[in-house]
Amino acid sequence: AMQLMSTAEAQQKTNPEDIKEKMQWFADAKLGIFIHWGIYSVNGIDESWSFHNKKIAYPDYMQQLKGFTANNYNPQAWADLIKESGARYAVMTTKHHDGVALWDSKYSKLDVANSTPAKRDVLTPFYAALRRDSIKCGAYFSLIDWSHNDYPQFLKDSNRYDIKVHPEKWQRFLKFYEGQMEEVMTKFNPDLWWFDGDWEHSAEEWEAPKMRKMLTTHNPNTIINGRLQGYGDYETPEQNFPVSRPKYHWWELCMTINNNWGWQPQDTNWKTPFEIITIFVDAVANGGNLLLDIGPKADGTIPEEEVHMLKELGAWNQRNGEGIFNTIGGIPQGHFYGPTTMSKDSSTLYLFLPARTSGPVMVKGLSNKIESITVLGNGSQLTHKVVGKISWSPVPGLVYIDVPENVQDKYVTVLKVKLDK
Ligand code: FHN
Repeated sequence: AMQLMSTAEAQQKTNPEDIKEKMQWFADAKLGIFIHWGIYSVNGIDESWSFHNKKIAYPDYMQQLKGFTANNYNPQAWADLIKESGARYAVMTTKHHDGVALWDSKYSKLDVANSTPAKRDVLTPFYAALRRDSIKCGAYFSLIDWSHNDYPQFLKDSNRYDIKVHPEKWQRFLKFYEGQMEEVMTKFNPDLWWFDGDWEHSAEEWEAPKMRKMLTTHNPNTIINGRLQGYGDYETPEQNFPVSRPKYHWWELCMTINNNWGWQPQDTNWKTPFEIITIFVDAVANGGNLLLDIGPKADGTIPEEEVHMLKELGAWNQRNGEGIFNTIGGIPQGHFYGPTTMSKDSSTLYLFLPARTSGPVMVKGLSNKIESITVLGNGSQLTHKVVGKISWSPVPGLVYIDVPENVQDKYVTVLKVKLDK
């Protein structure tokens, strides 16, 4: 029998009307680059989960600190590559569930500045480079800290405890976690906070409203993802494309290029540029963004497959970005068998062809007259005909657009349909 899966429901606790203005850049951004960089890239194993799932002993996992050199780390080259991809924001792991901070933290020695041969805060130069390239700065911050002595799910040994029995321990952890969050806030003033790991505790236990208040008081324009037990501004479905539009007003699909967030050399299951671009346009057509992940190696080298992907994406955006950036989600699916977007004034419709076509493509139920149809990237003018239009009836008829094979994009072709007012 057919088995269909749709998306989990999430409820936004913030009022879209109150945050509309600060969300504008995010709504227009469409593409962000996610970066999972940490000591897990030394052995090329699962970020944090490898010791959590007992695939490696905790002390052995932490041995990786010794191999985190950042020898070839070139933050400006990272930022420039991100810029080249067409992305408007980047989200960097400031601290994953393993508790290893990528900045120089006064609250813990477990950071790359004090405990690795890199011997420096690697975030400051990266955020500076992003800002030079006018890319918005996002900070991934794990609420969970599986290395901290006062964290209840502490995994170095079986030191688990019940918060209700030992509230003083939880209070100590909260002080630490809020302190580190404040450090990231004052050092980098993120344009966007990307929390993760909220599932281990309730909004009350995380003091989610208080944290939100602290961050938005410091920077009223900062954007917070929904993984703060709902006290955020937008939703972040992960890996699987949501079948229907998520419930939050704003959303972003986060996705890996192979199957892993961090660098793992055995994972060669790379998605193709065609696959990534079709996912990207599908997200944008449904009013969302794509946050595409890369996992640099421990020395700071970005794997060549990821470099290639970002460059191909960038070249495609150069040709077709007009149909992506500063647009809004398109018309309901039933009108056209591919994704669509619209200019904000709805005078132009962009049709995306998710596959090469040898025949004309059809649009249903379009009452406007068409002024012109051009192919983005090469400017070819296309002809169309309307069939089934009866002069005395308001029913619009079917529009057939001729798309010769030689004008089609190597990945996804975008047709710009100008409508008369
Ligand atoms: O547990 C993490 C995982 O390691 C990775 O960081 C992803 C990225 O969205 N988030 C968590 C799972 O939701």
